[in-house]
Amino acid sequence: MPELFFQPLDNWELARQGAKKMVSAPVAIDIFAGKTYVEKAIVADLLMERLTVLPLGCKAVPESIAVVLNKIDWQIQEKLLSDLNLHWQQTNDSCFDLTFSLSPGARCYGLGERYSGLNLRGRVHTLFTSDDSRHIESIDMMYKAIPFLIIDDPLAPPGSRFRGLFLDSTARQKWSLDPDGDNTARIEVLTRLPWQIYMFAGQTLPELLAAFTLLTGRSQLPPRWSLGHQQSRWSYPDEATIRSLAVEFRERRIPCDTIVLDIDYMDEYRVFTNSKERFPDLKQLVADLAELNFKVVTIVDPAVKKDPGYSVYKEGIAGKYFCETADGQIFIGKVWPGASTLPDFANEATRAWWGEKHRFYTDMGIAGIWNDMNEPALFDNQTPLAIDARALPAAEPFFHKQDKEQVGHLELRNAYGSLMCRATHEGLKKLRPHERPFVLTRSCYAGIQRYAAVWLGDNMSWWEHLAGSVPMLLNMGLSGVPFAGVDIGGFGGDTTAELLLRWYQVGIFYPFFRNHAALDTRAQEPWAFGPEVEANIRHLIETRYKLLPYIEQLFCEHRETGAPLMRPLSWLFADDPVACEIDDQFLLGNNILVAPILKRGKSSRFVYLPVGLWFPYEGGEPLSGGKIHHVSWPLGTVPAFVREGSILPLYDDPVQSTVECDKAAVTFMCFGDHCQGIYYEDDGISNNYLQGQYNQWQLSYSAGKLESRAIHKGMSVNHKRRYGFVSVNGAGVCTLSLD
Ligand code: MIG
Repeated sequence: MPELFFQPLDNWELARQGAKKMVSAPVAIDIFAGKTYVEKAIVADLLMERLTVLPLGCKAVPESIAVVLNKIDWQIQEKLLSDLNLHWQQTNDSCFDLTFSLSPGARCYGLGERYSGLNLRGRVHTLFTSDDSRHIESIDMMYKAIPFLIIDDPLAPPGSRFRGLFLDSTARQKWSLDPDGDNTARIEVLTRLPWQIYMFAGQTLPELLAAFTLLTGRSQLPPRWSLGHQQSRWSYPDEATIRSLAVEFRERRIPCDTIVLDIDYMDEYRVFTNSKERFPDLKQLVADLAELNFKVVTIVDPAVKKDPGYSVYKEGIAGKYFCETADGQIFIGKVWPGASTLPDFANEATRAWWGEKHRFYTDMGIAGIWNDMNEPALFDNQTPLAIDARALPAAEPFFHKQDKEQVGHLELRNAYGSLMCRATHEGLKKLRPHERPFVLTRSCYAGIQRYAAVWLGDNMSWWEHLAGSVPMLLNMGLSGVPFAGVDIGGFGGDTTAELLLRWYQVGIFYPFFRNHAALDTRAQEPWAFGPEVEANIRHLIETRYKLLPYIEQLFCEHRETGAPLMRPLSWLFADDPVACEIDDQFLLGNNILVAPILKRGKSSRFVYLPVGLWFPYEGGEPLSGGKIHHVSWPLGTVPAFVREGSILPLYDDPVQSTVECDKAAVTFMCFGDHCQGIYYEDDGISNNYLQGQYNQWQLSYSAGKLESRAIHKGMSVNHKRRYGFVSVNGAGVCTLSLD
């Protein structure tokens, strides 16, 4: 067994005595003197069990940051029914130790952001949000902490092939997923607070995700512009550079929706300000870019500069919005602005204040907010990594106020990023109630999908990180987070022409589609490597834009079912043992299978196609599934297949920005003789769809005819738009009616 974080203390003898006094224990408990109970409920048709552990002295479970399903009718039961063989004990004042079995051959997925293949089994995964840019195999702490594990056991009894295990605790934890090969998994949680663990099982991944996202919430529809191409760089130095960047995109006819401003737009990194020298008139800049159909996203870090002349700092002091140390002093850490305070986002009043501060951005027409450094990252004391749990609360660097209770930072840290996004998201909703908010975050806890999209932080311009993006994003999706991506081209280091191109070939299928690069790295805008590479990248970005109606429908599907956009092959083909082992291919929705080139110097690869007939995305003879094919993907081609029987709704005009989508014609591409599909349409920006103002059609194609049936009628048909279809037997025009 891997060693414990901490050895039990001698005075645990007392707790042992307490444990003996307990009348009945719902699961095996060796040492515990508090209170514990088990409940059950049906969630999304699955039986869910919940174990609650209240350590001595804790009266109630504080409101969960992740769980939103409050109306559920939990019923107390005597024991856990789950056959996971869960045991747990408290090993000292602030450490719990849980074990459960993993059958031989079972695979593990989820846990948010892990630098790992799809199967997480066989190593230790620490969940403690940290800003470590070395994304290499030995790193086990990353920006995000989502304690939701999926166990895929092909030999499990019917009905329990996939199991979900959600440990709702925002404290530091270490998940050892059978590193010793003895079929045992172990979780250590460093907390003095109550915690709850949810357990449920289903026969398919879709069932499991439906239940987990009912519990922790789902994403609303993103604004359409946020699904287009986003161009970013740390940093475009000034207004003039941004203006020429925008013109360059339009003159070169490379579609793009968003330009992102990194930290240098600010005045000495003071959030809610702009540099008077470099960005003297941000409002005018945003207005001029809007003329060119661009949106602007700005970065906002949590750290507030300690500066008695700075209004945000003054307001924070006056309102008591910042985190404080044990002796009541304001905590000061070093980040980009120098000596800085950290807003206490656990405090509702802080969140309301912070949200309202975004008026600075909305008044200027800024479209969305990028929350970075929210682990929170500190320069001088990067993360309180070397903590001694026995010393809690003495080891706590600072404290939060949650529901008027004081909570140590180390016990809440994993949720800091999520709470910041909540503040930002709720602020944007108040300030611009008619529009869908867009927030992007680096750090988060379970349930983040309700507030923000995520990107996976500082990757490198390495082939390894291109390849890693596929399983990493699959695990994000299986952790409940559908809107995710990585920096296309790689963030750190210099990219190359080939890597950038290959990255775009995969990146056009990432739900979040952004090119971003670090300070002091070479340019990696789509035209940075000459006309030939540029033409290929243009074609790929155009392909992404054409796909938007399909992608928007997938976001609707997420709202309805909890399904992620990027799905492992086992999502659909769980009975195919070969498909279940694959993590260098993925499904986008159920109809597109992406099988990209992930290695330097290669232009072909082996592709496993599951049962059925698969059409190359860009045309050509279909290939039959159930076997491996050797496939060539020259630079600039779209490395994907479409499943026989699918209808993909695609824009067929080459739009330059989603602003033009309203007029773009839509073609329903039918792959096969008998096809089915869904087409969704709304205004792409407002929240009116929540009141039913959208249309959705079920499409079916057969014998040269495309028929549509309205599933939902909520707005008038867009008469500016032409609809047509293309099939193996030729093309035609079609009318979508609401009758
Ligand atoms: O300490 O804002 O991950 O995307 O460009 C680095 C500058 C801070 C880290 C982010 C990266 C961003 C950079 N930030």
